[in-house]
Amino acid sequence: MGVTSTTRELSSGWTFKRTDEEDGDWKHVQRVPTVVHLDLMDNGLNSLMHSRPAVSQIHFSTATSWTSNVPNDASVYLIFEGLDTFASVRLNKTVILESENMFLSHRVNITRFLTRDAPNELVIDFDSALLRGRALEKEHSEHRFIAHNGESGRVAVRKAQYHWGWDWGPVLMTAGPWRPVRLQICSAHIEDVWIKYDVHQDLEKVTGTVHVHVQGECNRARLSIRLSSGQTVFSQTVDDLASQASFSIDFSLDHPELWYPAGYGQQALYSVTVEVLEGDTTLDDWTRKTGFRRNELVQKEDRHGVSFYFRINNIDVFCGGSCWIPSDNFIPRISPARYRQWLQLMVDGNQIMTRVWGGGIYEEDCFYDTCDELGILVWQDFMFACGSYPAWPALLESVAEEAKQAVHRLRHHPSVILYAGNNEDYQFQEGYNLDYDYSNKNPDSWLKGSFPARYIYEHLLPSIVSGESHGVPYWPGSPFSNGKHSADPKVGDIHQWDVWHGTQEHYQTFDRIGGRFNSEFGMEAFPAMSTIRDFVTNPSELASHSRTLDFHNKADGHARRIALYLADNFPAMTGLESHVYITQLLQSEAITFAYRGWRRQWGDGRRCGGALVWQLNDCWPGTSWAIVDNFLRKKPAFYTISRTMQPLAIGVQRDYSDVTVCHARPSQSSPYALWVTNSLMKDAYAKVELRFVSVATGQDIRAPVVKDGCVLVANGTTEILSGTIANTREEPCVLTARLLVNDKCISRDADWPQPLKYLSFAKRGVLIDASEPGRYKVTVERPTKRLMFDERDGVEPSDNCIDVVPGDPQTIEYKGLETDMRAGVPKYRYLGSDEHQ
Ligand code: BMA
Repeated sequence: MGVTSTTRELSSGWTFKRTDEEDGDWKHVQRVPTVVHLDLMDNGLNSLMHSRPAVSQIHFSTATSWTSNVPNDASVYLIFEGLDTFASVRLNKTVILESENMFLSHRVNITRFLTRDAPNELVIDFDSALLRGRALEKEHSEHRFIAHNGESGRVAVRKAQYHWGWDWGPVLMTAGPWRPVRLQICSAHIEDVWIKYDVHQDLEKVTGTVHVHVQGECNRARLSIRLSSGQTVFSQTVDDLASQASFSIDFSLDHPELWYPAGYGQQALYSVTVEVLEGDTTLDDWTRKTGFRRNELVQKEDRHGVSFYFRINNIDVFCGGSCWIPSDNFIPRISPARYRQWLQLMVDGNQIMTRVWGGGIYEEDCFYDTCDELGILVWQDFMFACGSYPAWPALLESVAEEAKQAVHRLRHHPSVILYAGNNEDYQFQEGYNLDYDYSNKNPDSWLKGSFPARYIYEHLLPSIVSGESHGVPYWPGSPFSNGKHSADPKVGDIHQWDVWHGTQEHYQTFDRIGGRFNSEFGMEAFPAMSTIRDFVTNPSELASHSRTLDFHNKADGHARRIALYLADNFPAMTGLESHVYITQLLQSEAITFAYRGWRRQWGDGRRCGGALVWQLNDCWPGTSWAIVDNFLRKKPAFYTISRTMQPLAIGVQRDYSDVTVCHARPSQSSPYALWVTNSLMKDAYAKVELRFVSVATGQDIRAPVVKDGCVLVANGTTEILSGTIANTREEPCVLTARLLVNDKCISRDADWPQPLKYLSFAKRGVLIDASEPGRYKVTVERPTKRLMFDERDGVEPSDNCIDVVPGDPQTIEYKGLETDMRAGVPKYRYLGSDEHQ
């Protein structure tokens, strides 16, 4: 008679010790999943800032009588969802598992190793991944190990690559059971379920097959599909399954509720449940939420080269969003609630896509669940980054298993719409002149050359994605250009790092140097002052270039790069608070030029299919390219992106001329243009206003242009006005644009003479009216650049970091301000101001 499966998480009762410790005591582990650094901290041992855990062996142990009541005909399994990384697992002194890949999960049948009359002792020994990486490098001298960020031994090890340190994160070589350990007792269990489906072209029907793989005996199975309301829309029972390990059930749904990205429709999710039974006894069951959608990566020749954009449920979607890194060095301490907060930020900021970057991890289930729920599209890299990876046979096997498991785990998530082979590894092939002949299509020969990882990116991974997933395209790398140089702006995606890295272009030129899809670009900014105060414990270190602040910026040459862009654009400012503000302003300006220009190009024959800023988040508190710091405090760029990504967004820009005043005459005139981007599926109708406001006096230097009855084309860009500014005859003015629907202003933009440092910002005449609770009305006498109220935890402003001009006051509404109201107007600054209270 079959036994109903029971599963228990082995989260408590563990101890750990390090072999290099003098006392060698076993210490208490508060919870599994864990990594050794968390346990050290829990035990009051601050070993974070030195590297001993990185080079020592760590043992985790637990012993209980957890199996005393196992029925005779049942099997007992230990399931390890993830072991970081070189792990040897012993049960009652017998080695039951060896693992060398952090991204793998394992299921081990332990029935025959159990004792029933005494506690069962489970020990996991972790070896140093740092040292093993170095040893592997020596052992495999037939390969060339190349890596930027971290040491080269990392490319031999299947462990999150950022653990070796990155240009935004410290070296913290974790070890431990980083994902849950479970114990399952069952006579049959569901090994895997694949919901394979097609949404018909007319979106009126979904047909599919649910493939189930079972281990153990069962004779019946039941499939049910329910709407989130609980209503069952499909159910079927299959009898006579005797001794079949795999079976399939076809299903179809008429008039399905489809899953759409945020802003394009609902995020309809269905619950799919598979039960396997013996008679009427359920032996095991499996339930996941899934959504149905069509998904295409559109790559067609056009007048700009070859397109690169996504079409979801027949709708072309401009993918504005941001790249995602692991949001902690110690993944087990990121709660599902924290994941949700991060991802909610994206939706709140009108972002629609995130790219799970290849130097981190295949994220936690709750990450993808939340993306499904919120309608965030996921570009999923495989875990390879910034290196030339070796490819010996055992490593390839491990990678294949890792990729299969990742794809199996993610394939019911409608949010996952692209797999990419790696992050920037083709740049290593190019930069180090490694063997690559695009016309050679013989994968085995690639293994013999100096760029063997091509075999992984162009043979192994694509065959796994196409064979084991459905409706998710594969792209060999980010960036990649189908045999052309990976920075080719006409085909594929690019990482546009010629601002900040590379040739250090002016950020005002971002729109001219974009590609068909800009999957990385960015600018650094300091985190919030309150975050800095948290990690700077010595007050004398509270200075913009102090040792502590420098330590919390891991990017080589960061001081020079920030200084360069500041010197090019902003007046000098002293004092830490001013420095924090000005770097944040720098970041938000740079990112505005990128997003605004590239979103405009969407309407130009899909010239640009998306923009993903590097990076949304941080793994620790510091200065980086993140637009929100590790304590979830937003930097100004968050708001500027949000404004450019509104469904209807106005843009105005004069041509940027980057001649310096030292050697050339400034251009006599600057052409300008005003446009509106519309991501709605219908044309919209609006009024547009353009003013020319003197920076010095706040007067309009020309009569405003007002255009009523503008038709804003659906899912595109409408160019509305253009003209010329006479730079030598007219005084420096701000072009301020407003978009009005039914006389209500729904979007604003402002274009300032560049660089900003040549403007005088004296006497702006800023007035904050706080007479209405929770609302601050900002009025100015002269154009005011990027007025920023201090961010406060738990308080949500409707906007921040705004440009304000005379005659157009703006009101910022705060949610959650009740208690703070008593404190009066929050601190604010703007360009050229001293701080105001
Ligand atoms: C990109 C990323 C990361 C890096 C960032 C900033 O190339 O892929 O490797 O952190 O640049 O340098």
